[in-house]
Amino acid sequence: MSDQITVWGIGTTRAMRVHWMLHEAGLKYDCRPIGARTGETQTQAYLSLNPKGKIPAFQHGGFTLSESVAIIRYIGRNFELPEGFFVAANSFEESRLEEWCVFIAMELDAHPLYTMRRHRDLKHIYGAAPEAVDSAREYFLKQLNAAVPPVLENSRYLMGDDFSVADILLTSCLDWAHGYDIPLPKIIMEYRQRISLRPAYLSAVKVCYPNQSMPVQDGGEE
Ligand SMILES: N[C@@H](CCC(=O)N[C@@H](CS)C(=O)NCC(=O)O)C(=O)O
Repeated sequence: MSDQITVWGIGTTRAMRVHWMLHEAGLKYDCRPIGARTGETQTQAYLSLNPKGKIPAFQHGGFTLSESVAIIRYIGRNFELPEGFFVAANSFEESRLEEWCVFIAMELDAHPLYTMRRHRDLKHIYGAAPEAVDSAREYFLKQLNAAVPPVLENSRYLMGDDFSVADILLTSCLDWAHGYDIPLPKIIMEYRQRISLRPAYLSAVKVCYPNQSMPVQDGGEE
């Protein structure tokens, strides 16, 4: 079986996570720069790869995976990671990492940020819902502020001294929130600032957002 890695998708927060993780792991891969809502996710060829018609999608040899969280966790489990990249030493650490990933994917990304995206930016498709958007913004800050600052007061990253896939996920949501002008507390701004200087982050931005200097948000009209 070939070991070729291919990533489908650029220009979105979810795709950025995958590019970033591959850059952290120093892996060479083939990038297929298709965009969301350009029609490129709806071709028969792409739907046979990801029937959900969404980016990102990932291939490693004959194995295909969608869902940004699952993809970056797969990379974390199956490839050698650089010094300082968190690897769970036991089931407690593995479960704590899982807890962060599920929290960020569900409580920060899928619920509040995606509600804002769908019912404000993409209201021409999904319908306007200004009250839901306001409440999503409030909910994002409530959840973020309850969970993250207490941890960052005592450690550099979510899992302690080592950088992890959970930090990739959180930073991607913070970039998204920043693009929405959601005011982030100082401790979280400093964390985001520190992480955004990582060489892998900077090189991944160039691949994922070839026409922008910063991953502001999921790119205009998707
Ligand atoms: N839960 C998925 C979400 C993927 C997703 O919603 N992708 C959007 C862009 S961020 C997309 O491809 N939209 C295209 C469409 O709906 O046609 C993940 O994290 O990978």
